[in-house]
Amino acid sequence: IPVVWSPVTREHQPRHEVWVGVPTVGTEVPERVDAILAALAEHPLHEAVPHDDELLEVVHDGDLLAFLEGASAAWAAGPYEELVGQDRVVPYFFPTPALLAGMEPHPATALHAQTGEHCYDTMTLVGPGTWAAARAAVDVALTAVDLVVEGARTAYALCRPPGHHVTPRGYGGSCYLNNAAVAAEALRDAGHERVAVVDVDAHHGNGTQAVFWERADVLYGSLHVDPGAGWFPHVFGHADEVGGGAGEGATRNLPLAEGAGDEPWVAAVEDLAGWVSDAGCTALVVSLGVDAAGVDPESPLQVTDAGFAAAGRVLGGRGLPSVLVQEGGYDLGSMGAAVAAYLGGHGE
Ligand code: SP5
Ligand code: ZN
Repeated sequence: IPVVWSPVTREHQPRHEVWVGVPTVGTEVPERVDAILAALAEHPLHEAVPHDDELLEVVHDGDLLAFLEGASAAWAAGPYEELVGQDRVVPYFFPTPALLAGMEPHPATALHAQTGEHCYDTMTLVGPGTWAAARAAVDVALTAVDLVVEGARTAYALCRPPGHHVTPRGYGGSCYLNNAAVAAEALRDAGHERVAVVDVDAHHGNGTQAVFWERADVLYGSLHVDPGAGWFPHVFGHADEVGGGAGEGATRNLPLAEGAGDEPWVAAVEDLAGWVSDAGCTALVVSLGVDAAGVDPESPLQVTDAGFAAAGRVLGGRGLPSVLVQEGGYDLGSMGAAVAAYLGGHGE
């Protein structure tokens, strides 16, 4: 299986995230790239090729892209480092519907207030290398799509930072640009009339769901720890979310109980794989987070490497051209093996 990566993806260094008001050590670190590369050494390595912004702009609003591209330089030009002693852009003010109360707000002028117009949590900081890395991750995903369009049955995109929490207008959840959504659009452009995104990350991919919510041509199916039990992204990922308008029925969510292990997890993957086949999808994007692993610090699911391999066999067994896009997975000592197990199951 071709493994696509870019050294530029290492340039995003979150340093810390703010969780319930407290700076905690960031878990979405550059060392994740090296942990995965080491575990996939037997697969052929391809460096990502630059792609233009066309599909980036199909998935994301121009306002979000402009903000992310310029935020770090604007922060550096402002008084922030002397005020707060750090070079990371952190949101603090969020113009939520509760504030707006139906009125049309003026645009915020202060950078630290603008941030909350685009970012919806306090854990997803922007630093000097964030834009370059996030943009490189999109090139990684698009290069993997190219390989599949040229005839590879499966290609793996070592995207980092991850992307599935990014909506058309907003970023969060350690994600800045939605790599999987861009890959799905590229497969559509290559002639696949119906594409499926199956998201096995431990968290619901609210961003990808938002991108395709009203679309019948891109299915989105996810299994994840139940947000109703208190898990990120909290307000989305419940079973009654099935898409809207023309996309009604083209979204599925299978929330799992805290502590769920291989048996219910692989059964949910089987359910989504059957759904994707029955719908006549001709290409597959897998949002391949491995944070459902038992040892992972960010989720209470208890999936083993045997479970990841079984999921790969189930989804790969459908025989569809497949682009595997890395999402979460934070235990540096085991995440590479989990990715390798999935790839071994999915097959070339
Ligand atoms: C792509 C992805 O997997 N994003 C995950 C975002 C969820 N982050 C939630 C963080 C909650 C606080 N984490 C503190 C660690 C406690 N063990
Ligand atoms: Zn996750």
